[in-house]
Amino acid sequence: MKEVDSMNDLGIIVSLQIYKSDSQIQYEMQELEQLCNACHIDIVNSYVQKADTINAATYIGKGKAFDIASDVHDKNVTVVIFNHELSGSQVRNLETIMQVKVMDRTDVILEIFSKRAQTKEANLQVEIAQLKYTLPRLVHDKVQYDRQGGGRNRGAGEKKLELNKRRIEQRIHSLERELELVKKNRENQSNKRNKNTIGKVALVGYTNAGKSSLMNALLHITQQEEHKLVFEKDMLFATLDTNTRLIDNKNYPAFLLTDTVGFVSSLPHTLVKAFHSTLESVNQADLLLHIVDRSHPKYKEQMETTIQTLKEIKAHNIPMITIYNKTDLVQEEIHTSEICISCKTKTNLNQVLEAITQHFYKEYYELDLLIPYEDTNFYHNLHKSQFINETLLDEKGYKIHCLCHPNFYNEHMQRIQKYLC
Ligand SMILES: Nc1nc2c(ncn2[C@@H]2O[C@H](COP(=O)(O)OP(=O)(O)OP(=O)(O)O)[C@@H](O)[C@H]2O)c(=O)[nH]1
Ligand SMILES: [Mg+2]
Repeated sequence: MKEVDSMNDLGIIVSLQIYKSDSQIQYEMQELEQLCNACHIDIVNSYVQKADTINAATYIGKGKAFDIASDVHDKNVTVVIFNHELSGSQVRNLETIMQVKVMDRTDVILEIFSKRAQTKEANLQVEIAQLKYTLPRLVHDKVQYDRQGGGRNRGAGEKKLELNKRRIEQRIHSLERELELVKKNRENQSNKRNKNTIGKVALVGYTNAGKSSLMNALLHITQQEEHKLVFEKDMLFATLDTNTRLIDNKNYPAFLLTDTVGFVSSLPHTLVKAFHSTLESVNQADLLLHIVDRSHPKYKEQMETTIQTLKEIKAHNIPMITIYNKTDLVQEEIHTSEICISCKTKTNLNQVLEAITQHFYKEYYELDLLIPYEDTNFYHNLHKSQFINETLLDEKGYKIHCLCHPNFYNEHMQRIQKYLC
């Protein structure tokens, strides 16, 4: 457990161990602690209770809940976090026993997203996810509402619940409409920008694997300005918004690279759904780069989570190149056919560019053209968006050897065929 920051909340993390190995639980608890840290909560203690069943009222055993309550009191803890989704009534019962705020893993993830969301789109998506997570829990509040209604006025609690439910549903509906507009606006802008003629590559992978670092490393070797760099940090969910950059190196065809939100095991379903529009940039990619933190002891499980999440967003049929990152931290020799890189030491980054080029070469048209000087506009258009190996200034026009994206080829087929030589 790391040092406590006086600005942060103090927390205790709790899990039940049912049919899970010690090492699995240890990994889950470490990840939960990291999630809490990303949410500005410092963890001062953790509890794992071995059990055969879940206690319907308090999730863990009631005795254990009281033990934790006294620890909460001794250590001035302000929040207790459970490594599992809790029902509304479990949260309420635990809060009554512990007298502090009780959260579950999903709450923490949603909280990180809401604290970190910067764009309007991300904010809308997070609020929708939070409300959708609240809604079924409100139903569990029915009991409490009825109690509040009291014996004389039965049904008042139920009415209040219905009212709350309806208000939340209306809010979700209006947020979804707003999100749709923001999304359309973004799509129009990006269509104007790239006209689909440049290869689109998206970075995917577990959170903290080094996706943003790879984006920055590629921007460095292609000598882009500093302000184009994206945010990278040793923290879960450092990236919440989509960032797209043109990677234009004179030795390779240019392509658009998109950095996006990372995945985590048991990513709340409402969040995956809400983030659909951000994750659509993954669906629209021609190629995925699956970045793996090869130094992580659970890298295989993390890879599996990424594959599962890609299936959930229906992006699993897009061609994918797997890249093992952070190999500078791996002591043993790695026997693999995958690309092994280190963003930190800038090792083998060219292999990434080679692999992307290889992938697109398969589809690109390799053309020798003679473009007459009267059509200089077309030459510039080609030069701007496609990869030209060399240009000779012939007496009749620009003599070029180029690689042309199929979309560009189809769009300008008549002209290209006229200029073939
Ligand atoms: N040692 C080492 N550290 C690396 C390497 N690549 C990235 N890191 C570090 O790993 C941490 C996470 O990197 P990011 O690029 O922010 O990871 P990400 O996949 O974008 O994470 P999310 O945005 O949270 O999904 C940062 O502290 C990086 O400096 C590497 O090759 N070696
Ligand atoms: Mg990132």
